[in-house]
Amino acid sequence: CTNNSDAEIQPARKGQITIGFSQIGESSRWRAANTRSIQDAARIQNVRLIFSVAGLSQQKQISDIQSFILQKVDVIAFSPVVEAGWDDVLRAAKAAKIPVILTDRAIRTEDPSLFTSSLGSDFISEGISAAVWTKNEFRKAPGPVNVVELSGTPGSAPAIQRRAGFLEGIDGDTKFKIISSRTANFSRADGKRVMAELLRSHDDIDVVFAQNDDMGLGAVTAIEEAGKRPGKDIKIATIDAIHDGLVALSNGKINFIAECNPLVGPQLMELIQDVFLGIPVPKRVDTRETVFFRENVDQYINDRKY
Ligand code: GYE
Repeated sequence: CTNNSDAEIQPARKGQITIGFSQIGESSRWRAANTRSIQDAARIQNVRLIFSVAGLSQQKQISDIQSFILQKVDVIAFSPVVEAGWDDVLRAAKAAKIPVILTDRAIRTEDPSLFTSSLGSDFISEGISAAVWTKNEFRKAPGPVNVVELSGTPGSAPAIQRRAGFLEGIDGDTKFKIISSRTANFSRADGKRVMAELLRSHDDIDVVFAQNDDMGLGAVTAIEEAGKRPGKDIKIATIDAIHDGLVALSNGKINFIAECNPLVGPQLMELIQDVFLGIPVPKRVDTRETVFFRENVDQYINDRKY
């Protein structure tokens, strides 16, 4: 793979596809696994990859995409940090006849012709799964059941859609009250800090819905430091299913995890090769995923490499 910041960029070999990929930045363990999967798959498929990392900045992602257009890459792929605000740069890609594939996160646009395909997880159903678990766990409780939400990057597709899915899954059941919803930016350190604040202002939290494992793991530490038992006094449902999350689930500190699969590299390379060859591709490709409980988690832990 070629890093965009390298002074010298490897020229493409004859017939080799060049793709420019703009990654969000390293917000979580999930993201690191996602980066590795894409880089490994490119190497295996002999795709020349110009890979840039945007430090969570949309401005930087836009300028990286502009630079891919100037370099005349064959295909542009990127994981958009937030949903809105991509139309101008994507119009420039379209004018240069460079197909664009969205991976992992999606965009909001009035013009769906601005991207060829979108590959990623169904964030709505991840949120629904967390809510369905919560409802089931508290089915015998008289209520109210007080939920706090730790949400991801404001304006990002997973933050917006996981919340929407959670509300859909709760389905108007007024027993469940989201007493606070705060962003912790998909980060473990922020999850701990925000949860500590929430614990200081609320002594009646029953459930944490953390939109990723890292924030949930931060919440575990904050709850322990506040002298309570995570997973028992306060239940925790999260999303992602990284190794550390599965371990906490197995130890009973997290209670439920909806999987979000970061290993999209192979599917992305297949899509890119089809697009390059002019083979029609679906507008939307979902990644395969499952859900984990304490009862089924142990058989998966050793195989989880991220
Ligand atoms: O859940 C989180 C990451 O976009 C689905 O981004 C992804 C999310 C993932 O940093 O851990």
